[in-house]
Amino acid sequence: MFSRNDFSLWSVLKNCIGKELSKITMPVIFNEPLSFLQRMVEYMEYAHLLRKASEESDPIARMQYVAAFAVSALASNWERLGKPFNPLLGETYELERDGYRVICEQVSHHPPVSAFHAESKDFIFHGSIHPKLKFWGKSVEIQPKGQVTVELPRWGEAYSWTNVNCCVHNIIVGKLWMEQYGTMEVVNHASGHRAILTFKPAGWFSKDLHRVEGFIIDRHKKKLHFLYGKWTEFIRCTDVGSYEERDGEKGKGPTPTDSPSHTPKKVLAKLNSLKVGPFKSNSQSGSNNSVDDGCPIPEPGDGDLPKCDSTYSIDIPNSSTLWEADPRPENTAEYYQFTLFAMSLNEMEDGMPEKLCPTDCRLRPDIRKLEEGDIDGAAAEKTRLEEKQRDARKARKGKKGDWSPKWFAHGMNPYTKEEDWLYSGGYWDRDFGHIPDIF
Ligand code: CLR
Repeated sequence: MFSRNDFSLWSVLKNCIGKELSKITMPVIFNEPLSFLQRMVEYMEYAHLLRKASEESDPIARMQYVAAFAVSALASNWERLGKPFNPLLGETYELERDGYRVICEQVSHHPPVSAFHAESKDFIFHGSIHPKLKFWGKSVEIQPKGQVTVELPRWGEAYSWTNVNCCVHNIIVGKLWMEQYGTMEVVNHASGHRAILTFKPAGWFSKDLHRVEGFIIDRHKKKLHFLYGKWTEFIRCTDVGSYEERDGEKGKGPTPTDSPSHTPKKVLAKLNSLKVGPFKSNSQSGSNNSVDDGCPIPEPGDGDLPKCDSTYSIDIPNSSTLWEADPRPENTAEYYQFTLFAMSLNEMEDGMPEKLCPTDCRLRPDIRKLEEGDIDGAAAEKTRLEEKQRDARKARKGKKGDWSPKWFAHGMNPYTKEEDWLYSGGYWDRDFGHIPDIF
């Protein structure tokens, strides 16, 4: 990875306040050597949780694992502040691993929509994501619009959810950092069980940084289990009784439900006298932030890196751990903060060159050049590919049968009844005879 110290993100973005970022070309220095299609495949890192879900005979236990999977799918985003390459229209990515296989395709360019379909003997996992990036000045807000669905054929069940928003802070000055916040509702369409999980904004002193918590409820809204943890580290589960007992001890010490608004006035006064930053009471800082910042973050010392993570323990009695993140490799900082899984995604394995679809990300020259450390070469290739894509679009204009994706079709998701892109099959027959040359 190259140091970005000499480059100012602000100088690139300052003319784009309020704009949708998908149309803005950014210098390659801000990229990571992966396409967004590969980034989506990172959802699969903890796919064993779906196998575990399918092995449970109790629907509530299945929900625990599916919810843990939904959170685990976001873990690789931690500290990943490079921009993945925008996939070209028709670009694909395939991966076969640990008993599953997945195929992705860029099905639309404006707006950018990426679709994926993973299958194994235990589960099907599919979805389409249309990331909306909005630049607010100090921060970039990302809405991963679209939905994802898990099917467990053994049980005739389908689960679906939408990913939470995320926000990248300190575009103008300071160190970039990211948070994910909002509510994720994992619905089991067969039984009516739901896992309602809140991803908390970092809050005062970043006390809630990365925290996630919520309940599994049944169709009558009865709370069955409490789930808690951090999307960067782990998810645990306990019974509602143990959670409530623990919650009753409030005052003896902070609990996961303590909100940042509890910072007493006296403490604020003390902090301000220490001159470590202008600390405002919650309501004030809220309105202050909403002026030019789309993200609902009360930040002490505006614009700084979150300084402390958890200052209190959140172990609750009778908990079991559903998921724990693997530690990052030792050299991760030199490799775009990649996980080991991410590091493997550009690998040309034995036999691949002969059998890969010609539109596969691994064959994309700009990504490959960046991976090899040739930044100028990468920039030149990126420009060439984007021009080629534009020319191809112009050439198609007027001709009938514009563009249609090869492996996915636009349709209605049968469970959510919303618009989606569904796999039309056939990729794994590997008949790539008349695939257009997009690179
Ligand atoms: C987050 C998880 C969602 C899907 C998703 C969509 C877009 C991704 C985002 C994830 C993570 C952050 C992301 C973003 C696109 C650009 C942004 C990679 C994977 C990076 C951090 C922005 C870098 C550019 C700024 C420095 C301007 O389910």
